[in-house]
Amino acid sequence: MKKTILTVSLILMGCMGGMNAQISLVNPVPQVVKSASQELYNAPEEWRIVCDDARTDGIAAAALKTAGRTLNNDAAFTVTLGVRGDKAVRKYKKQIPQKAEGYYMELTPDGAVIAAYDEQGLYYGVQTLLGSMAQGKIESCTVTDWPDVKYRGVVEGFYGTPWSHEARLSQFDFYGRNKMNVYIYGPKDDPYHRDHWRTPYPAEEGKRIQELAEYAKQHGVNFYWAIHPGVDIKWTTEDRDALMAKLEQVYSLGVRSFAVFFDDIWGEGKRADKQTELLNYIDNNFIQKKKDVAPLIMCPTEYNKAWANDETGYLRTLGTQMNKSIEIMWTGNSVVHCIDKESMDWINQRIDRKAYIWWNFPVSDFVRDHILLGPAYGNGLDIDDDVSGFVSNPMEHAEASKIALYGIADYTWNMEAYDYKANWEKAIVDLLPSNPKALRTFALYNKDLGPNGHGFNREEGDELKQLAQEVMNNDNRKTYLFYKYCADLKASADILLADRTNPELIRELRPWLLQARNLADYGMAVCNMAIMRSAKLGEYPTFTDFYAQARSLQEQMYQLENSDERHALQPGVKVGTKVMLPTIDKLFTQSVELYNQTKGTKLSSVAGYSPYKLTSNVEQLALLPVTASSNTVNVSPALEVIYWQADGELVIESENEMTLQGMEFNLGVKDMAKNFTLELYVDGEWKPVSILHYKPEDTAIHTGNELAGMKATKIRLTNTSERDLEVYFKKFSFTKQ
Ligand code: LOG
Repeated sequence: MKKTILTVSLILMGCMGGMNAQISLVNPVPQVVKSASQELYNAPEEWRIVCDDARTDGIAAAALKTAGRTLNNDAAFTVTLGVRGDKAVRKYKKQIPQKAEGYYMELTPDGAVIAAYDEQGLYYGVQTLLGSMAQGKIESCTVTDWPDVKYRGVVEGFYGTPWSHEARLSQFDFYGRNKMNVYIYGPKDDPYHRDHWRTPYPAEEGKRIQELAEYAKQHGVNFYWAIHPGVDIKWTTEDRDALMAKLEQVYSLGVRSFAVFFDDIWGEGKRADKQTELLNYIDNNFIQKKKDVAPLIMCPTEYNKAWANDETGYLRTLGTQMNKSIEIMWTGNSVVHCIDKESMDWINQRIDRKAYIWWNFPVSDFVRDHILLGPAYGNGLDIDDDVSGFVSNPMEHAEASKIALYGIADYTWNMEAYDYKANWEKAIVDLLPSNPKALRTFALYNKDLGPNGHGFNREEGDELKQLAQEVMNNDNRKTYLFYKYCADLKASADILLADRTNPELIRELRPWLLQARNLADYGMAVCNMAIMRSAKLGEYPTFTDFYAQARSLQEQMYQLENSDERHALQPGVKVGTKVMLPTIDKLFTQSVELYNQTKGTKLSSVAGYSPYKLTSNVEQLALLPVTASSNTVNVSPALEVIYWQADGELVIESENEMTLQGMEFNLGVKDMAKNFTLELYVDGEWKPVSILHYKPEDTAIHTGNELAGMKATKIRLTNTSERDLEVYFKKFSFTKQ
């Protein structure tokens, strides 16, 4: 009886898909998997390919030929490839899923058959075959598979250093393997994309675009090139022709897919009627005329619900007047937000088509002090029918972004079955097979974004939460357990720093690896303090030795945050900010206070604490973090357009009186100083301080000389123009004496 139950459950497991030993190596998780048995065979050393002539030069056959196995026409192992209608797979006609990019694969110890709906599906079947053999084994099974979302992939759409050419090539390999079919080229800081959109690519840069488009194609990836003209476009024939000429140039480089972005702009460029007119013109006179170009994609100015204005009807204008074949991008309820069914209904109604999701994760251009190595989760598992496409905006750290992108690939392919935790574990192994354990441990402390202007948070440190409380109870066993977590983090960071298998990844992670070592050392020193607090005096090392060590590490962490290791555009290198660091800080403070009480000493118990508080009734500024480094206090910049209403104010309050030295802020717009009033709170009264631009073309705003030496507890900047203003928030910092 027992045996029968076991057999039944094995069969069940086999049919569930994703449970099979070798197929479970494949990402994304295939839709339907049936295993013939649990037995494993060695994967073949050599194989022969059988297919119709029409397939020999396709991307599927090419992927097989370059998969590191010998092609030999006498090999016993046969791989049969074909799409609907091909002679080679005629027998399998019925098994082919009737879905674009779908395929059927049958695998036995003697060979594999891949019969697909189209060439792209065939390529994906090959990826499944190769993925399942990644550990040198095969199992007999059949796979029937197709994608849930039509367009899946990445929009390189962040601010900051664009990805390097090599990084992009490596991404296309990765997208091909993980069945993502879209890459949209739109790095904000490529001048030919945005600031100098009218200027044609010089030969050198043009060649790189050409190479990228070609390489993407070989990996089943549609390379979209995006243009961002809204910053200074005039709605004239001249500018329209300039834009068309640029598209023509990029077309001549081999690109066959295009996008036009209007995000983060203001003024004339954001008019819905004019954008619509232009896009319809491009669609009618370029996209449709060419015949071999993919449907146009556009990113609207009101690209999220928080910014959408139903009264002016921007989105409705696009929805009713823009050609229906044009895709409209959407980031959700706010700039950085997870997507659910309800929010899809909201937008789809307005634009009269299915929105194309631009998901702002794992992008970190607004939290450059963090690196985001956590899983991709939080989006509805039931929205596959409501979106036309789903692309993720990644970090400027291309390799490190692959952890989250591995999840996006899985989520968009097989949405209902998406298990983000299981996917994350696989992603880590895939990215660094030489040291997955170390990378996993390190990644555990680099998931959340910390406080940020978008109020977007991620889970981090859940596995530590319980212990984080217990460790405050002066139980040495718990303290020791916590110590071990720190030691584990330290070991992981050390191991990764010496890893040579993925140098690009380690280069990207380096600032955070160094900070993780400091954090772990700090944690261990503080655990030692907690343990030695009740030890007899005279033992070596003593409480005060560890106290001095902990202080030194606090200092070292701070030094690193402001060293050359930090991002050029934002100070800070933060690790473990959700649970690990706050726990260590708390334990530090508690241990010092208890020690002071019993010993009558006056050691400072303040740890990692910022005495500055920001308040603002300008909604987009209210959550921006304030960081202090020696004498400089800095509010993190925001990237998008800020709607600063009349009388809206920003206040920075310090716990202690400050003697000011200088101040600079930048609202990204010329001649803005006259619209604002800066005041310092001195002796219970607000005192105005003059502000000016040094040069008329300069957007930086400086303070008058009277500021130096003033003593104040608060600083206030108010829009006193009596008008609602649209500005950027590029810089806001002041120095103390
Ligand atoms: C930008 C994007 C940026 C992201 C996150 C869109 C459509 N545009 O606030 O370039 O990487 O948010 O900072 C954006 O998301 N603006």
